[in-house]
Amino acid sequence: MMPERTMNADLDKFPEGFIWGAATAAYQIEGAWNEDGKGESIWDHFSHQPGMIENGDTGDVACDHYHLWKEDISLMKTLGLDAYRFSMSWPRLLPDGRGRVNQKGLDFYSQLVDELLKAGIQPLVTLYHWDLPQALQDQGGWPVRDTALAFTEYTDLATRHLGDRVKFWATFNEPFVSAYIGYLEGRHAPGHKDLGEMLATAHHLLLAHGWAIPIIQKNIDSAEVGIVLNIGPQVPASDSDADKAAARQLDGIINRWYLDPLAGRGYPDDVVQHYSLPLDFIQPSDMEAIAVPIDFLGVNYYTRGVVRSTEIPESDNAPRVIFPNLVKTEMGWEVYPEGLFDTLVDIHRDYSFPVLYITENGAAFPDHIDADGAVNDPQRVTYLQEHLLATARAIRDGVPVRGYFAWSLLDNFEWAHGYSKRFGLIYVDFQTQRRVLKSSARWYQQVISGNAVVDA
Ligand code: IFM
Repeated sequence: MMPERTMNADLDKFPEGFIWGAATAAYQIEGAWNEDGKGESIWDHFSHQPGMIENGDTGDVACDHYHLWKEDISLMKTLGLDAYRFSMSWPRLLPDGRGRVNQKGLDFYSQLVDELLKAGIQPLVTLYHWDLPQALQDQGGWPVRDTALAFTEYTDLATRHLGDRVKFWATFNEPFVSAYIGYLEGRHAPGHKDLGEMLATAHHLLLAHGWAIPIIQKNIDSAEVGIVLNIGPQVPASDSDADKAAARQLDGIINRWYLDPLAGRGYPDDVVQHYSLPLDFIQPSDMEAIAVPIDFLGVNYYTRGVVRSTEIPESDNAPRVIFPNLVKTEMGWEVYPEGLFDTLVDIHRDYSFPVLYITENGAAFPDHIDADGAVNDPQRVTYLQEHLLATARAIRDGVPVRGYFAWSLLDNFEWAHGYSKRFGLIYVDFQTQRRVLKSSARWYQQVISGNAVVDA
């Protein structure tokens, strides 16, 4: 935990032009899973199988944003957002993954962008936030190289249609999560558990990113392009060599496996050795393509990892470090704002991407509507406050963080947890689709208008 402190006007001020935003993703909010010609995605498919999602929830309706997008944009306007990060649903545009275009899908995003711009809100589009067209999964999905090619066709279509109005483009959201949880742990779509598939997936996601960047730049003169990674420090649970090695390994698996190739260093040797599988899916010039220069790196930060070796029995290991006053969110994730500061400083020192955006940061807590109709979420306010103070400190130390996107604008479908975890600044009653601004939203509104972290 960061030490308690009061707000100080100078220290908590953000640079002029700092971008204040909020983020969502298509499958988590849109609903309308099979409306107006949309094709099935791997998340439609996965969530429709019994037992995959808590309470049997699905994204079929979600926040019904496909129909309520106007109301949602007016809420964004109320908050005073400078920018809104959302993802496009690939199968809404290309129901079969490639080829046949669904004009109604294009129209949906086109009108969304127009309305955002009318409200003075910059769109930042993520092209892929996990909802691969099922038709491509049926042909092998991400472990198959051709899927990366299909992604470039989708990128071309999306950027040709929206490039006159959308300047900020992120190719992928959290490729680690797509690859590791979807293809190795099996807790996310498509629910596979295969190390070889996971490695090929990770490579093809990065390759698709590398191939897509020049296409976006060709279609849009002034495009700002990047990719979004989930990054967090992985620290040893004790001073034992075994724990230190385990932490280093997890840092390699989660962070360096993506950062190193994007920065032109190839896959980290220590992790290649750890996997000890042939990486025979890598073809000549792939690594060069992946290392294409980008304008920004998006950083999604929620927590750190405290890592203990499983190689030696606990009794033989060094005494475990005790983390006092450990506060957790409803996800069971430690609240550790200092980790955001460390992450920003470390990435800047080790990789020097031109600009960093915090593309996601936020917390799930068990919110409810009080008798007076209000939703009070002081824990979320504290979480956001502390993380913003950490961000301000990193900026003062020279890290080029240019914007912050709270996760999430709305309570939404939290993947395998369904609707049981609420991350929103705005409460959603999933029975009625009524939206209620939480106290954190009101607080964020003041932060944005003052361009500074303020007291609750
Ligand atoms: O909801 C997710 C989001 O889709 C990706 N980043 C983490 C969030 C919270 O788990």
